[in-house]
Amino acid sequence: DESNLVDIVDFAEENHAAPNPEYFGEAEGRNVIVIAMESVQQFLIDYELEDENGEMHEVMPFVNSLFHDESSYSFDNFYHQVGQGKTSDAEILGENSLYGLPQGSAFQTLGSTNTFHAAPNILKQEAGYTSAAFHGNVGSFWNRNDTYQQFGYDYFFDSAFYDVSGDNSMEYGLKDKLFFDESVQYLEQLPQPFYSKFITVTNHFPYPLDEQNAGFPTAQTDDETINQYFATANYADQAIEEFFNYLKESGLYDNSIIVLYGDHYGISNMRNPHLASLLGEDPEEWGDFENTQMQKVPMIIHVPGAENGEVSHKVSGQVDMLPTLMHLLGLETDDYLFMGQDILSDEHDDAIPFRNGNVVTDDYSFIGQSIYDNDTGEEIQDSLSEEELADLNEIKVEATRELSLSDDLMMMDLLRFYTPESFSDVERNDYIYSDQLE
Ligand code: GP9
Ligand code: MN
Repeated sequence: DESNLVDIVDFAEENHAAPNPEYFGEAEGRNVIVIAMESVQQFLIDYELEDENGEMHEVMPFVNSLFHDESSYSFDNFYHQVGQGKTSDAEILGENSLYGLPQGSAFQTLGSTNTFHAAPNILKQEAGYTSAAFHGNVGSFWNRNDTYQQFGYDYFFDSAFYDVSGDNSMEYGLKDKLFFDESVQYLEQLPQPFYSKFITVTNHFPYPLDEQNAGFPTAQTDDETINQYFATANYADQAIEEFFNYLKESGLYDNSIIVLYGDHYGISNMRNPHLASLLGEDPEEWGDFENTQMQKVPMIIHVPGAENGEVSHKVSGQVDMLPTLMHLLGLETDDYLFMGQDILSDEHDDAIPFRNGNVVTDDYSFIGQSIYDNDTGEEIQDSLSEEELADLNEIKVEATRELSLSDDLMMMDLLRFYTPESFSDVERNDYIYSDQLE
C-alpha cells in the first residue's frame, strides 16, 4: 500500500543527480523525436564488414556520422537493461525511468491498468507538448494500445495507418524506409512542440534478406543469423538517413532534438562465439565477461546547432534516458520517482544494473557470483581479501536495490498514490486510437 512508497521516495531523492548547467535547457521548447533502433548493438558503431574479396563495408555510415557529430551527445558505454519484454521494456525504461519486470512483459501484465508518469504525459503537463507514437505493426503487439493510453500518448499511428500489404511488410511490420516515408504525412500535422517516438522493425531477428537490402554483403561465419544481421542493420541505417533528409527539408530538423537508441541485443549470447572472429576476438576465450560487454547499445542525443557534443564513456543505461532528456529540455526532474539519472550530470553514478541482477561499473563487472576487472577481463573475486570483497559486494547490492524498488512501484501500482507537484490534473483514459474505434 501507500506506506511502501516511503522507501522509493527516499531513494529518488538521494539518487537525484543535479542538472549540469552546461547542458540544462540546451533544447528547451524543441520538438522531441525518439528513434528506437531495433536490435542495434554498440559494436556496429564504426564497424566495417569485410567481404569475400577483402573489401571493407561500413555497416551504419549515417548513424556513425551522427554518433561523432559535434551536435551529438553520444555514449559508448551505454547498456540496454531489458528483460523478457524486450522492445517494450526499453520503452518503459526510456519513457518512465523505471524497469520492466523480472518475468514477462510489464506492458502486458500492468500496461492496461497501472498509473504511469511517462514522457508523453510529463511533457504535456510541464510544457504543453502533443505526443505521438509511430510503429508499423499492429497496435495490440506488446499491448501497446492500452499501455500508450496510460502513458498519455495523444496519438498512436500503428499499422492501421500505413499500407502494410504484400511486400511492404515483414514479420514484425512495415519495412523501415516505407515506415518513415509514410509517417511524415502524420508528423507534419502535429501541433508543435511535439514528443514523438518511432519504433523501427526491419533489423529484427532473424534479419531476413530481400531485394531491399540485397546490396550489402553478408558475413562469412557458420551462423546464418549473424551473417545477415549486418545487411538489415545497413538497411535500417539508410532508412534513418532518409528520415533525417526529410526532417531537414521540412524545416523540422533545426527545431528538434533527436534521440536514437538501440533497444536491446540482436545477437544472443549463445551465438556470440561465432561473432568473435569478426570482432578480432578468440572464440575459445569468449565467456561471460565478453557476453556482458556485448550488451552495450548505441545512444545518441542529437541537438542540431549544438557545438559541444562529444562521445561520453560514462557507464550508463536506458533507465537514464528520460532524466537526461528532460534536463536538456530545461525541465527539472526532482518531482518524479525516477530510478535513473541524467548522464550529463557530474553526479551521475556509474553502477548500472541489468534486469537479471548483473551489474557493470566503470571498473568492475558483477556477473552471477563472479567479479571481473574490466581492464583485464579476468575474474578477481578469489584474489580479494574478505574486506575488499565485502566492499565490492556492497556496490552490487546498492545497484540492484533500484530493481526491487522499481518492482515494488510497478507491481503495487504505487504511482497512483503519488502526484508530482508539477502535475496539475492527471488525465487518464482520455485517448482513443483508431482500431479501438472500430
Ligand atoms: C514488434 C516489435 C518487436 O512490434 O516492437 O519487438 P521485440 O520482439 O524486439 O520485443
Ligand atoms: Mn526489439
